[in-house]
Amino acid sequence: MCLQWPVDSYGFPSNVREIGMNGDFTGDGRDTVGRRAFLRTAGATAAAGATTMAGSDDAAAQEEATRYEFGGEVPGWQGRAPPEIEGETNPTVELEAGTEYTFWFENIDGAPHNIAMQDSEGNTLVESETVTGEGSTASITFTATAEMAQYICLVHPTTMVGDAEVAGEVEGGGEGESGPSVETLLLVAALVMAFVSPVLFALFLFSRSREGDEGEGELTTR
Ligand SMILES: [Cu+2]
Repeated sequence: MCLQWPVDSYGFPSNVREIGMNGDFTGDGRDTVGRRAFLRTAGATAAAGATTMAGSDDAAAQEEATRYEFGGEVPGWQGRAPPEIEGETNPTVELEAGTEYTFWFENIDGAPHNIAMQDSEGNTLVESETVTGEGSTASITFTATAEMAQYICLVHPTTMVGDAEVAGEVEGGGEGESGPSVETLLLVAALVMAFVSPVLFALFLFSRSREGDEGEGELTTR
């Protein structure tokens, strides 16, 4: 008694307290802090990655955004660069959401022109100054978003307009991750049900036959 009591009273409550501390503080605290730290780390990594990607290429040109060049004239945008749009009038540009682009043009005919990015409803998202005179230039630099639908000269919106097709979505990454996981959960649930339901049915039949036996037994007894 004398030996056991102090040991128990000392050991047991202190254990409980430790567990309580872990549950209250380390548990919740670690969870929240962990998640925040993860988000912070993920953000920092993404930022570092972007910086590294932008900075790692030697050429100064590579540090800049992906560059599209056009000749600007009233009849339409004349594609100059990159090669896939060269020589085309109002070429469709294929952009990637989250990537930075520069759209640059040189004024070919001297009329006033500018260049802007619009969504599918014609809302202007980014626009340059308007420049007049042959050889004058203007540009916009922007990060592509899914809503972007066309590049356009706001002075000549009917002729100087080309489609922008934006692949991928900046916010889509998270949704994309949660989408498959829900599908996976449903698939797993369906598979589990497929395996379990015959067993349940068998159990049901089994229990029913037992009840039946008992019932018969009772009936016989009466
Ligand atoms: Cu124009």
